[in-house]
Amino acid sequence: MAYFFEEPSHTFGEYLLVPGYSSDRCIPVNVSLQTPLVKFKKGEESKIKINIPMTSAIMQAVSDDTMAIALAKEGGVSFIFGSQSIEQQAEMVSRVKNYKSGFVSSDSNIKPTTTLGEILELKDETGHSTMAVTDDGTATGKLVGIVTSRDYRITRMSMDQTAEEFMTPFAKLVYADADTTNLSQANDMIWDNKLNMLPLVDKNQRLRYMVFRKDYTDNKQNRNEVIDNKKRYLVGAGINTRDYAERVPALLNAGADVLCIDSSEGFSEWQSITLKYIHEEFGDDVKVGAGNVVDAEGFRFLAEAGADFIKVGIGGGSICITRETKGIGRGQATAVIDVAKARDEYYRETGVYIPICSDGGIVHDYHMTLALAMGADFMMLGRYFSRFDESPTNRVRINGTYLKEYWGEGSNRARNWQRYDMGGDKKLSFEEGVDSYVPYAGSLKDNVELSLSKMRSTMCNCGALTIKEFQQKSKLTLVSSTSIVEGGSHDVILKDKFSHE
Ligand code: RVP
Repeated sequence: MAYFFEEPSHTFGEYLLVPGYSSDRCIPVNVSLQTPLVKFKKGEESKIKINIPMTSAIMQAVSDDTMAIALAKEGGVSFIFGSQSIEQQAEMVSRVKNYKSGFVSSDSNIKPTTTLGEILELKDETGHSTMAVTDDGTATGKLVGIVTSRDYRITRMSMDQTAEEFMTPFAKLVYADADTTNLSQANDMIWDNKLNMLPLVDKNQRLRYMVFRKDYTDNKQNRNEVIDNKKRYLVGAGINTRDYAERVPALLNAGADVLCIDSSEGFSEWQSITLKYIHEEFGDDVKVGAGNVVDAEGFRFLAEAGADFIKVGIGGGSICITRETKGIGRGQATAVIDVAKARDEYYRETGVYIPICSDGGIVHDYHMTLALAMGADFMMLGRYFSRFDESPTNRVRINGTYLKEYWGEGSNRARNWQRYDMGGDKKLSFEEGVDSYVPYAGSLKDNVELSLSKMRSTMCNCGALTIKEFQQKSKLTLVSSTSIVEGGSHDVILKDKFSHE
């Protein structure tokens, strides 16, 4: 007969934390959110630590090099998506490793023949009003001019006018040499010439970087950034259980700091074969996470197979329909609690601590705090990061509201790379993810700071100054469906429901 778990499985929204005693030292500035990313032995330290317990999901709609740089600046790590060619993925990794703080690649590029109408559409998509005009319309083409919103008047000009008619031409631009200018020189030029942006070009006038005035304060304030011993940002990359023999060396050559096998179901021989191959071929210094699993048995399997961290969660992702289509999964909170117990037991038995990552299903900021309290060492988030300026997807405006696109790796849109396909007849394949929109939310930095300030504040209410202490001290309670209603505002009429006359 089948095995039945005795308890129903629950998700984050069904739990609350009960405050504990907090001393006068328990104030948010004293809270450290540092956490281990990869396994370590008792008495030793994890070789890779992150300064905030957040990683961004291994997804086309979430983790490219721009996201990775923005998140590393704040103290977390991105895993660059693997559902692309090996060359493209390695290129993204190397862009993060070669990134010079403050020097950005142009993401809004137009040709001299681009019309004003097209420029306004692009501005809506990216949210950026400064555009480089290059001969071929690429980020590294020959720079022929710049268009900013000060160059056109929508009310007075025809939408058919082209960039070359109204751009500031190269001859009138202040620019600098990409090979010899450092950030502080660039910032001085911006200041002396009252510029908003300084383009840096090579000796053939090809655009290499832009330095923005608005980034100046950003560049000064990255207390939490995670860097390697050469002061380069840390970056992770997703891999699969099929082409690892070619993909892994390419990613390592590009400078990836940590890898993660990306699969919706990790309790499989394919994962142990992959882990064994990588550790035998490249040594134990190459760190590889594995997953996903949702119970103690799955954890134990991947731990013994050599995983450096283990991801937890099946079917809880916001764009995930695995539970509906295949009937597999487990409430995310119960899965985390169960796997955290298995991790602690494994640690007591072997003296090896394997961090676990709660992956998917974070809806409210406090869900992250709950995941930590339940034993997660860090979280992986998709929807959360997809809403920000730094995610790789288009920003669109529908009925006056700005939205960003967000699609699952198991959706048809992403599945050319067939992460969820087990082989066989293509016609019989089915989707495990959806293509959707999420509300646009602005910059990663602002949002992450706000989410983390809530996390620090809750930890203080529970008398904890570190994640470890929080896990030991937390008291959690399941709540009834009636008390969940009580948790939101209730029995009042919200003012924003009335429009002002
Ligand atoms: P969320 O943060 O709730 O958006 O969930 C993101 C997670 O969902 C990913 O890290 C991954 O584990 C899972 N995912 C990604 N694509 C799909 C799918 O298409 N079913 N699921």
